[in-house]
Amino acid sequence: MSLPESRVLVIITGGTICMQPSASGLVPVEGFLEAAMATRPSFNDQSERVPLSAMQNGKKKAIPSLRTPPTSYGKHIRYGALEFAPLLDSSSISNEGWAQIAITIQENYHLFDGFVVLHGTDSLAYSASALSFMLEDLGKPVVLTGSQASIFALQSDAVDNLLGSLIVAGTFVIPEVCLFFHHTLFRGNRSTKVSASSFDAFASPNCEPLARVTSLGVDVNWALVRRPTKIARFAVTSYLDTAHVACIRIFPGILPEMLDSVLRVPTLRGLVLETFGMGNAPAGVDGSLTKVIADAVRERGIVIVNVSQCTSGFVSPLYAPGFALGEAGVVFGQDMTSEAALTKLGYLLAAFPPLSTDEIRKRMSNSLRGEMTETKVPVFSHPAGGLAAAAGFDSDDDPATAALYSSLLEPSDRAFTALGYAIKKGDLAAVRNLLDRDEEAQALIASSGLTSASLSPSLATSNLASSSAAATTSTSGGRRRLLEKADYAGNTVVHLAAVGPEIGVLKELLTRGASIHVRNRADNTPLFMALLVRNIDAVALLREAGAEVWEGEEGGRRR
Ligand code: ASN
Repeated sequence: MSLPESRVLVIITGGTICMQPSASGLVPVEGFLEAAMATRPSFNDQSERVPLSAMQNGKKKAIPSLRTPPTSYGKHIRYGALEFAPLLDSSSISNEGWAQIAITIQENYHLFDGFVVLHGTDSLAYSASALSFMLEDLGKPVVLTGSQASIFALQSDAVDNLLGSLIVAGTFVIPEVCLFFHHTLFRGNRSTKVSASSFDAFASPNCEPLARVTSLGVDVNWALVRRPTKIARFAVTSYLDTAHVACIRIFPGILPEMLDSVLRVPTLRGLVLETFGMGNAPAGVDGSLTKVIADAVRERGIVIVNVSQCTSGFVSPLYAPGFALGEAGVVFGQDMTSEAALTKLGYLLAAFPPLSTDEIRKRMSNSLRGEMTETKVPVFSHPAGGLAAAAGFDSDDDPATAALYSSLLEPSDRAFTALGYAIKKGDLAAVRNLLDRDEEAQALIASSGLTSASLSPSLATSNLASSSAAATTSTSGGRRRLLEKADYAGNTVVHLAAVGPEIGVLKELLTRGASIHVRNRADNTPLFMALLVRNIDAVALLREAGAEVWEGEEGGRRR
């Protein structure tokens, strides 16, 4: 039986991963797909190399493809590559390179299920942060990766990083800009490079990883994954105003005139200030440093954002020096990384029509793409009916076991069947009720700190086994929400609603973050199914949300 294929585009920008020694040191070399991937059995199952359509610089072209052997999720990943010319060491990537990556993703968005960006590690966290702001209403995975040693070196992290990225991008609808490194998937705008030489080179100290690769498979932390909840097509902002922002690290004894000279660069519009601990800086003699800051904010409208030099924790006007910075008009960037703060400033400064300084300051202190933890006072309440009911667990089971299972595994099949039934009937109230209960359970599980790492081996195994039964949407580990579950045929709630009688139900699912891009076992998208039964309203709504029929999609299966 032939297994389904997902399609991934690999965008190669350069970096150590594709470098070889030269007379002037390590330099990136062209032809990565043939030299590094076609030659390795884990990237090439030796099947026919069907050409793929891809867009480059506004022109359509056929690119050679390769296919992985079947993954443990019952799929092959077919992929092709587009290379930057010239390939770059990432220390020279900024605005222009980010625009090139973003536009390449935009041009090819309807042709691939996911994207892998090969990139040097030096500025990888900056690029991941920048792209997270540039790609708006993203519905498909974008995974950035690289390596500490070249793929051509005998001992290297390149194969693991690249293969893991391909599998994530081709298997899971994690609609975020992510960074994959050393078996771990991070939210891109939370990540930072923490080692110049170790294979374990990245971390996201203020945000749990989105997924981890273990011997059991990919353990996705679904509760953390962000999804678009707006009916909108994917769009790209291709320009970030990094030419008018700067970043300064406060140090003991910093002179006010040093900071002042940066703040007086005539073109400067925004500054990221890396402060001590929870956001403190020296006031300077007689408050001279604070005055330099206050003048720049008040008189010249410069947006100054306070982030911590510490890798974990957040800034707050708790101590007097931090309080004084707040009084001087500095924005507190909570637990944002410098990489995220700098690129976010560049994104907001480039907005068109332009945003007022007050609006930029406001947006800098709120999360746009999950780049900061918003300070909310946690309110704890038990859901009506208890944990088991919230998780949609069968009430006739022993409550203690029910609570355990609902915490560690999935919403019950009974809850999913009930949801499917409500969708088919067009019963919006019942749909809302079931989803509310599932969300309450999810919140409860997230606040309990339980992760699939705390699964006992027997539970972990049963979870893996049950998920491999539903191969097209299977995951190991991580509690999926009802919105991410699929029936025996791989149909998600969006597939069911696309052919259902009530357009309000489809709208409800999409605004709660259900994906329009998941394919069922027959490789059909919800849009294809809506077209098949001529459900005109559903077709219009799915298109409005960015769904497209794939080129060559005949009988629902891609050619
Ligand atoms: N200098 C390299 C780069 O960032 C470092 C690497 O990729 N490991 O392009």
